[in-house]
Amino acid sequence: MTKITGPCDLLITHVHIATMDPSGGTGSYGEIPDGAVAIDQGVIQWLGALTELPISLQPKTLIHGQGQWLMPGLIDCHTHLIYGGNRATEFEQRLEGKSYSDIAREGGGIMSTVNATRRCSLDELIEQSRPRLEALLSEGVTTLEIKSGYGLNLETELKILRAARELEQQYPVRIEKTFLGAHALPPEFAGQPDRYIEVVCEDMLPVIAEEGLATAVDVFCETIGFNLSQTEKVFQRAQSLGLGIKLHGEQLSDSQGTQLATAYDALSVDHLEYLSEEGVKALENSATVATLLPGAFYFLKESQLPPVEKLRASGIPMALATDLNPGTSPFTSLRLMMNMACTLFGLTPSEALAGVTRHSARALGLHHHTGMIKTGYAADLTLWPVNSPAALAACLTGEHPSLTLYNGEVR
Ligand code: DI6
Ligand code: FE
Repeated sequence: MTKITGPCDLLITHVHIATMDPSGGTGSYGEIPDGAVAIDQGVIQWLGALTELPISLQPKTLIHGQGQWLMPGLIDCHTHLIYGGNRATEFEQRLEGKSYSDIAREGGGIMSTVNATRRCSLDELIEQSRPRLEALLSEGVTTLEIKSGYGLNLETELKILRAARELEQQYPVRIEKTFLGAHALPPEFAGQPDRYIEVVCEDMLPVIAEEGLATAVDVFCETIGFNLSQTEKVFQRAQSLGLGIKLHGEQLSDSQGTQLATAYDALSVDHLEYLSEEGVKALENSATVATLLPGAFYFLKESQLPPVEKLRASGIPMALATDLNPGTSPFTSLRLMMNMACTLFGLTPSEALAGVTRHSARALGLHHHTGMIKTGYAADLTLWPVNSPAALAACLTGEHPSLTLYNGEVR
């Protein structure tokens, strides 16, 4: 046990801890019953059983946890949170039998949100996005990713990423920004996808990297998105600028994007309903995370399931995220995604919790810093008035964290 003496900023006692650390605690949640956590300067300084608490600890603030469950702050590693308007009309069209791809080909879908987003000022975009961010935060989200991709021109892509930066300055939350310029082909480039990809690589990416507005890029590699060679061009340019790589892959068909993304050491490949055996093997031989997005599966009434059993058998980390967007996953609840991942995809509640903590941290390259309750990690913590950690996936009955800490600060 580490020797700790002297003062610490905060001590939380009388909590059951779900560390989510495979090397800490017991069972699939890395449990420490009747535990305590000491925090200093935003970092977890000590954790363990209450009975082993170093007597020399002198906390400035003490919180009695009343036997509640302490868990890592939740991490939503895939959102398109910033956009204008909504797509309720399209929802009606789909219920009348039109497919998502048909609507996209007719200029609706992603393009309808692009048009609404282009029309918003920076302030309007922030105001429309604020309630979505606040909904995520109310559930204990301490880190999230926000993608651009509803601009498809430099001006609007910058506006979206600046809105994300502005929100990060206004709220106690970590926001990772991803540039998704290659989300759809804008009408200005109809029939010239290669020319648009050139613009993404040469006119947009360098400016975004220069302004530090994104830490990663993403591409929608799909029949209605971009093909493998176009996707690879974006990956190459991103890598040359030192950005991380992510992919929307195998959502509507097997485009073999996963094999390409893993060859570029992608942080994550997301969706994966149509992932092939070869795709699973590529993931197995990589450090890339498989991110599952049950909200989009559900909302599109998809019937092809991602190959969860194969991913599990191959030991591939499975993250879970909202994919929060107006067209295919208009949901602001990671807990709903946990529930859907269990009911629709067959994850266990502990896999679902790992999917929104440890594995989602890895999908953002933050796994040495957050996503577990572990000494030296950021004190991003949530305290839940529940009797078991499975309740986060099982009981969507109005529970909210009674306490959320972000970098050790009570939120
Ligand atoms: N796949 C998705 O599910 C989102 N983007 C993507 O590439 C949906 C985007 C939208 O329909 O607005
Ligand atoms: Fe998405």
